[in-house]
Amino acid sequence: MLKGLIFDLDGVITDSAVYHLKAWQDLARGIGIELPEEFGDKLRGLSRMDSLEIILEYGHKENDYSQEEKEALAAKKNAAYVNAVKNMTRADILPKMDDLLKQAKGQGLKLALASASKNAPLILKQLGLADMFDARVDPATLKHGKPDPEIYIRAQELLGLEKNEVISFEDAPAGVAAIKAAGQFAVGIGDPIVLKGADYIVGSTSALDLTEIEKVFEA
Ligand code: B16
Ligand code: MG
Repeated sequence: MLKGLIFDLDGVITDSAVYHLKAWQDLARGIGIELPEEFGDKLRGLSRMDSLEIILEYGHKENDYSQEEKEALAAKKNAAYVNAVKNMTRADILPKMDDLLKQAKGQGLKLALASASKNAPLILKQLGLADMFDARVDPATLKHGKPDPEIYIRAQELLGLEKNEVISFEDAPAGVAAIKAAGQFAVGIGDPIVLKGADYIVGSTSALDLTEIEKVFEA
């Protein structure tokens, strides 16, 4: 029986990916790497340091920096990102998500956030959703990033639920893989080819219908 929903943040509740990409592009340009717009998809769901590593590899500069220098680069990107997301408002909640969260609450479902972003509390505050979630995984406490299932298992445990009592929502292939490795029901939001491991797929949040998803889950 369905008792809880678990949500990724970037690409599911809000499109913070555009802010991540812009901040990474500015940082990368400063060290001589031009990141194309399509690179944004590669960064989805990855931790901050994993994102930096793939950017440096893309620019063939993975051996050019010490760990300390890499941390300084990541901190610089983060400062620019934090500055940008401070302009976010409720208008940045993706279509249908506010209604879906309210419907779920009205049905008595427990809600958790499973975002790799250390900035999730700030973003939820900007979106006016800070009080919506019963639990939030602190990514700083995790050993492994997505596609490892750790973050989804932790979210489910924080809600005090079993794997067959939750539905989890993701936009990234690494995130869908994490949900399935956790043994949970996965809703993928995005390209059906890229997210083919999910149990239920919609092209965008506009197409989400919780009642329909629940029917497939219970079937
Ligand atoms: P931060 P999600 C992820 O969010 C983003 O998709 C990814 O691009 C970002 O690098 C990661 O959060 C870490 O974010 O630098 O703010 O800690 O999709 O897991 O909600
Ligand atoms: Mg995401």
